[in-house]
Amino acid sequence: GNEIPEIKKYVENNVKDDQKSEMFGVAENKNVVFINAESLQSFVINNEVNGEEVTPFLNSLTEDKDTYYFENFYHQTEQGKTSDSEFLIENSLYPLSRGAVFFTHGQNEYNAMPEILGQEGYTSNVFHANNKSFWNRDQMYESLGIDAFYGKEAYEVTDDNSVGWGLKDKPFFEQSIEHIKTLKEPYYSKFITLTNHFPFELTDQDKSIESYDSNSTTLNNFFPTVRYMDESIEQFFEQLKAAGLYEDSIIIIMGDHYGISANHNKAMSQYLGKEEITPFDHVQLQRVPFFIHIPGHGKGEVRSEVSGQIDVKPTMLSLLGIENEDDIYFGNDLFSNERKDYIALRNGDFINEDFVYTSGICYDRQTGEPVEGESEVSLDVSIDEEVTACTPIADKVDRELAYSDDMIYGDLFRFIEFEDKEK
Ligand code: GP9
Ligand code: MN
Repeated sequence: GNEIPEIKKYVENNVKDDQKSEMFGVAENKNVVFINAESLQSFVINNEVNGEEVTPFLNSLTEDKDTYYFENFYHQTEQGKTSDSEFLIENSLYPLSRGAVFFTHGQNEYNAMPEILGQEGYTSNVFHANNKSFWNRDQMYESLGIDAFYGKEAYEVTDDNSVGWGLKDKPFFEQSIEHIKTLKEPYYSKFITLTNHFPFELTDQDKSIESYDSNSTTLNNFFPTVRYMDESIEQFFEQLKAAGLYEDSIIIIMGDHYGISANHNKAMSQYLGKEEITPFDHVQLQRVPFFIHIPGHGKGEVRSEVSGQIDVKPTMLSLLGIENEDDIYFGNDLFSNERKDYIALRNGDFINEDFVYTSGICYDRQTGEPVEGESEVSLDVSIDEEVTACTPIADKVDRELAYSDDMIYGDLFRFIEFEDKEK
């Protein structure tokens, strides 16, 4: 545990906000309904396919007065996909660069959001109609302090109500309502959808829009399943209202990671009307939607700051009015004015207000053009390194990722005493 003082100091000086944001406590004691929207990427929001809106409901939320929509929010996942996104939001730590931390470090000690909420009287629940052991969730959820996991057995799954990976999202939400009604309040409940998963299968009767037409069946079929998920979320809002569960909740919707990989760049460039997908464009395609819906709030807006999954835990805790001072984490409350000014991707790339750094090239974020740098022979490396405006931030990103890795590899939360935390 020798590294802890140095990491703590870094987090105090470089990450944490000194002041609470003006949103601190606006959702105090509310239930949290968190929707993990499988493979949803931001490029479909307020966009069309074959002349039709892809996500009419989510589009309407971008204009809704009770909703904040973050349009420059990035996923930060790696090989652990959905599980990495879960790891990010529960801990505000980075996932690992290889493998899935849910598998490799499922028995570590953490100071995860469900545990922190537990001390404030919340229960935490996950709803996901898949096998409980997928991504080692059954074990990791225990380490994260999740109280109940409603897996496949909690649902009535038939041939009729299934497609692709299993239970379709509409019956999934419909059946979930019955479970939520039984929960003790306040609760933090996460719903992990499944239908919009590669290879994006859907029966004709569930298709409200036509597929796209390109050389990629994957991209073509993505649009109808995204629309199906959009409709299922709209229905879920209605069902929450009908069950009297809406007013006392805040609803968060987040895309977990990309659905369309770089293998489909040719089709993607056709869809986006671009000559090619450059490394700069590829990074911009890693944006996933992030919505915070607060019934009755009235001050919602579209927010453009650069943000990411690392920010979810500090943001949620702030909204719920929960202080979290001794914790080690790497994100910020999205409503704070003193946020760190970059979002690190797991591979060391980053985005800030001015630059996008990827494949060793520093791009101007406005123009997408490389920024000129100076070549410099560094003392400890024999090759020429280009020094650009991105270099100091890239160094900081590497350091931060390494600190996060240290916390995981060393299982360092074991050595930290948290107030009120039972060991
Ligand atoms: C599996 C589901 C999908 O339970 O969460 O996982 P993914 O392949 O997207 O990581
Ligand atoms: Mn996923």
